[in-house]
Parts: sequence; C-alpha cells; structure tokens
Amino acid sequence: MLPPAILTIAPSVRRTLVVTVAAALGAGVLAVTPPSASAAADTLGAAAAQSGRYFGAAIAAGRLGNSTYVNILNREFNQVTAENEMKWDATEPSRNSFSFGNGDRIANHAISRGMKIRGHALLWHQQQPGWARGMEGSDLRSAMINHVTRVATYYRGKIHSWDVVNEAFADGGSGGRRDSNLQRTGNDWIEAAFRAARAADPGAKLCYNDYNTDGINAKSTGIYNMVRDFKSRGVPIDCVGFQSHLGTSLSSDYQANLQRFANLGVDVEITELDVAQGSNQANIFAGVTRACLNVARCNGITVWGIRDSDSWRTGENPLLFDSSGNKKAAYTSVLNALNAVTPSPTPTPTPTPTPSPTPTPTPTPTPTPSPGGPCRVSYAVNAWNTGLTTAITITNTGSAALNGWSLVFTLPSGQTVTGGWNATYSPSSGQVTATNLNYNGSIPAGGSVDIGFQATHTGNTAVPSTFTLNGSTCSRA
Ligand code: 9MR
Repeated sequence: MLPPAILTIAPSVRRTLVVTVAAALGAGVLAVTPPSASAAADTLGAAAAQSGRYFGAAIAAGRLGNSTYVNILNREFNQVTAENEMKWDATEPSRNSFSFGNGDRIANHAISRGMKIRGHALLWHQQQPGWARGMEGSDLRSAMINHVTRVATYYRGKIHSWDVVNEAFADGGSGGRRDSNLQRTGNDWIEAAFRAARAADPGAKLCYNDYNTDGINAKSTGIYNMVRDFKSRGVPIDCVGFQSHLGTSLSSDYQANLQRFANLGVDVEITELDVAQGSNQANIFAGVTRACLNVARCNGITVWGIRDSDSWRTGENPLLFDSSGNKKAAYTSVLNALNAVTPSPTPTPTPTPTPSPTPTPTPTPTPTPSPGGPCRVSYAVNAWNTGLTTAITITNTGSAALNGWSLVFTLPSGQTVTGGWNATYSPSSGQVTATNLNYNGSIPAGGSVDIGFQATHTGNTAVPSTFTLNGSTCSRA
C-alpha cells in the first residue's frame, strides 16, 4: 500500500564544506572549499561512495543470467538486497531444513564484486513457509528464534545490515503492532529476534524495516517509540530501514523523520525505494537522495529493482532504468544529487579546520576531521559488560586505487580480538594489523570497505587513536 500524497518539497541541498590538507600550498595549511562539478562520479555507487555511503538495488537470482541486467548491476551499484531469496519461505522450506542456493547466488555475486549485502528479511508475517504459518505459541517462538539463529549464523560475516524484523507495525492511526502469528507469541518477539540475531552475527548491523514511514506519522512514531525503548534497555538494534515505496509526492518532513531516528543513536537506511511514474518522479528520487545525504547517519539507499520491468509495481515504471535498461530522468536526478556533495580537492588556504555543517544536530559527537593522508577511517564500538564489536569503514581518499591493504592500529589495553570479518586480524591484542581478504583487496579511489571484529574487554572500551593504512596515517570520520 502506498502512502497518501501530502506535499511535494524541494529540499535544499546541503553544500558540504570539505576540510582537506592543502599540502600543495604549504605544510599544515588546511582548506575549506565548496564542491565542484569537476569531481562528479559517473555511476550511482561511485557517487554515493564519495560521502561514504552505498547505493544499491534489490536483485533476483533468476535474473543474474540476463546480461543487460547484470551489466547495469555491476556498473552502477555497490550494494545488493535479495528481493526474495533470503526470506523465511526461501531459506527454510521445511522445518529445520535449510536451503541457501538462491541466496548464495546473490551473496556470491555481491562478494566477488565487493558489493555490500543487506540481508532481507529474517522475520516477516508474509512469505512464511507453510509449516510456520500454521504454528502458534511457544512452538512458533522457538521455530522463529531457530530460524533467526540459523540463517544469521550461515551468513555471518557477509551481511552489512540484516532486516531482522520486517513490517511489524500496523497501518493507520494506532501506532501499534500489526496482528500476526508472530505478534501473538508475545509482545517481546521483536527484541527476542534482535538478541538472537546479535548472538549469531555480531558484526551485522541489525535493522527494523517498514513502509508508510515516510514522514512523522502515527506508524513511524510507534516504531520510534519502540527503538527508543530498545536503546534505553540495551536491546541490540543498530538501524531502521525506511522502505520508501513512494507515490506522487514526498512528505515535507521525510528528512526530519530520518533525523529523529538518527538522534536516537541508530543508523537509518533507505531500503526499498521506488516512486510512482509521473512528472514528479525525478524530483522525488532526488529529494529522497538529498534527505539521506543531509542525515549523517543515513548509510545508503537501495532501490527496489533495477529496470521498470523488474519491479513488483507492475505497470508503474517506478525505477531508475526503463525496461530496455536505459537511464531515465530519475537516474540523472539521483546521480546529480549524489554528486552535489562531492568533495573537491581544490585547496584554498585557511588557518583552521572547520567541521562540515549539518542542518540538524545529531546526538553522537562528530569527530573533528584531522589532517590525514590518502585514507579515512570510521570506527564505531558497540560494547556490553565484557564484550564489544566494532564497525570499521576504510575509505580510500587518495587519487589512485589501492590493490592490497593493511590497516594498523593499537588496541587499548584489555581488548582482545576473538573473531572478525572482511579482514584477518593479527595479533589479537596490542598493535593489530587488519589485512584484506582476496575479495576486498582493491579499493578504488573514493571507494571504501567495511570490516569489523568482536573482542573481549576488561572495562576499557576506548577506540584506538591512530590508524595507518599501507604506511600512511588516516584521517578520522
Ligand atoms: O518485491 C517482492 C515481490 O517479488 C514479492 O512477491 C513480494 C511478496 O510479498 O515481496 C516483495 O518485496 C516486498 C519486501 O520484501 C518487503 N516490503 C515490501 C516489498 C514489496 O511488496
């Protein structure tokens, strides 16, 4: 179901100011410059990567043999979501008997090309296998937790974000939960699912995902209250997915809604974007893109299909490529919006670094960019009593691709790595070197890789102070 038309907006573009080292003009002099059109990237993924974000698409295993489809996928996108192949009916067709063939086709395609994977979806009232649909009570609760555990464990280390629970809130004005067999197992079913997912794959971001949440309304407020409650009680939730199946207008508080969730301390992701065809389609796509770019914790955007002919919205032509694979006006508007915040390397001397202005405050302190070399590192820690997980993004801010990389940092005392993903980590304490695996060794200029590890700690959950990539000191994001 699509949301009612409300208002069409023309969100202002944030002209991000970029702090960069003006090495060419003099040692230690910093520059603040506006973006420049000359730095424009020419694909969606590369354009989004300039601000550390991904741009992805939902894909179907059954279309991976279509060369037009795959050419667009490989050229434009750096993140994928399995449109149907990782859902409960696909992955556990009979109880406790798992089937990952089609999910793996998608995961392998993504991994071999360095694309991130959004896992969709561990629990949903739809697309349950027949055996689960007829279950209830404690039997269903234990089957559901087993499903979350087994699927998240199977894909452990490969998933950027899991939609742990999909569409559990009711439409309309109640702001409450939707009735379903899952809901009838007890109101705590969602947090039970998130805890099981965290235990199974501590490195994946865990998201709640829903639709008709494209502004501040009763449904999005119900979800907001749940996330706030989860954060206050330590239930492991990292992100909220906004599906964004949109009609012919964009709510004027679309961005404000993303920001209020981000202010709770979770990431936000645009997970299933498609927009009804019509004269406003390109503007709405661009408006959503700008809204994400304006929210520091908006990680990326996923469109729900590649060509109009691939869409579940038959006849509505809601995507960025027409049925022949040609770029539409909506494509150009999204690319331009992504490029409008492209950092420019042109240095202008100024005495002091100024952090990028953001239109609305976020609760997490933004580290001041430090003069850095050809790399930037963001490093987030999620800690509990004696354990922690990290989420590290390494961005190649140099002008040449990296082929093979090692990131060196010193763990605070008491922290010991117990496992990790997307890199090898050695030794497990003290000065650690994280080295690429064979599928993510090359980072194009402007590109980034996500890595992370689990560790034990003895009370000190601090972040390493310095990161060195292939011998060069990195700036911090
Ligand atoms: O695009 C998916 C379509 O192929 C399936 O038939 C449908 C089954 O319900 O699910 C579609 O994807 C949905 C997604 O998983 C959750 N949000 C709504 C999407 C569109 O219905």
